[in-house]
Amino acid sequence: MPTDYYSEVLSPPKLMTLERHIVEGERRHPGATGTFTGLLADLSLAAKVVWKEVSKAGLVNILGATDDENVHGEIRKKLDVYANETIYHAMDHGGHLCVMASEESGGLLKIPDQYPKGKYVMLFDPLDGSANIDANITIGTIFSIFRRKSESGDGTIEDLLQPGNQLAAAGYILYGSSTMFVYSTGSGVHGFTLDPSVGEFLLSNENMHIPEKGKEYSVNEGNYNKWDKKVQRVFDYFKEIDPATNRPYSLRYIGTMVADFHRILLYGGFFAYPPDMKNTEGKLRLTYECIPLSFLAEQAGGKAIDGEMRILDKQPMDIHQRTPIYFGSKEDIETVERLLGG
Ligand code: AHM
Ligand code: MG
Repeated sequence: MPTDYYSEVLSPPKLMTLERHIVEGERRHPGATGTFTGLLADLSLAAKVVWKEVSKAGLVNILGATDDENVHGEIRKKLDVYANETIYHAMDHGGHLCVMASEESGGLLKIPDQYPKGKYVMLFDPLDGSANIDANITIGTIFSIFRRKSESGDGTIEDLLQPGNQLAAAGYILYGSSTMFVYSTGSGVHGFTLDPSVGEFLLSNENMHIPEKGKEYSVNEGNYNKWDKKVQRVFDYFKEIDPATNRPYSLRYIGTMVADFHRILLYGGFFAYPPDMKNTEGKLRLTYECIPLSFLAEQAGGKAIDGEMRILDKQPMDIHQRTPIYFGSKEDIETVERLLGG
């Protein structure tokens, strides 16, 4: 046995946990109080609890629909309800937040009276892509965090209705072939993979960058006949031969926006949920889905627009507001902009 056997075979891996990464990021901000570290630590605990349930969804009687409907009139899945309540209860007593809002809940989610109110607000989609749960396809949790605007006490609707250019942080947890926590506080996008054996999210993708141009687009093209001519022209264009690759763009659509986002973050290309004749604001929610993912897209060097303007400059007027969206590789989104504008 060589003398350096232990150093060669058992050399310890370089470990950077999510918590440590957040602490180190916060240390770079003079005057930081550690609130943010505590907030994201609570969220990562919630993510692990949700992951535990998602990963055994086929084993227990948790699959299938509940019989009530959420505020958007969609039948809720049991796991949606579970994720919604788990995240709320993991975040309601830390003293970091003064109010929350969830895609699955009607109005403002108050912090219970007995707990201290903090200086941040959080909006979240507890389980994006929930129609995919029964098919064992990747789903995810999306979150946005803003600094409160009101001075003290319970947070208000104005605290929640802030444009994306005011975000303090955003991210998502992806429950896929592995579980990932991806976040940004405005200094790049960083990805952590859950090691279930030690129960920690470990840094796996630092400073993720969306390739400048992709080879794939992601859209529910079954809606083609409902789109107006300009939108149709975008997708007709990407079906032409691309001189860069000598082939047309490929279509990749998971039907879980956050999973489509993650693929685009790694491989490039773009995602779209355009308006159609009936749904003139598209389908996806500005506050819970589009603002956080647009922030991450920009932080990773990509772009995100609604067809006319930057998503992050849109002022939300309603907590459950919808918006058309196009995000992804910078060059691809600029092509989309040109085709929609012309
Ligand atoms: P959800 O948050 O209720 O799961 O709905 C949002 C999902 C997105 O993740 C996905 O991109 C879209 O709805 C799919 O919609 P469609 O089936 O119309 O293509
Ligand atoms: Mg969603």
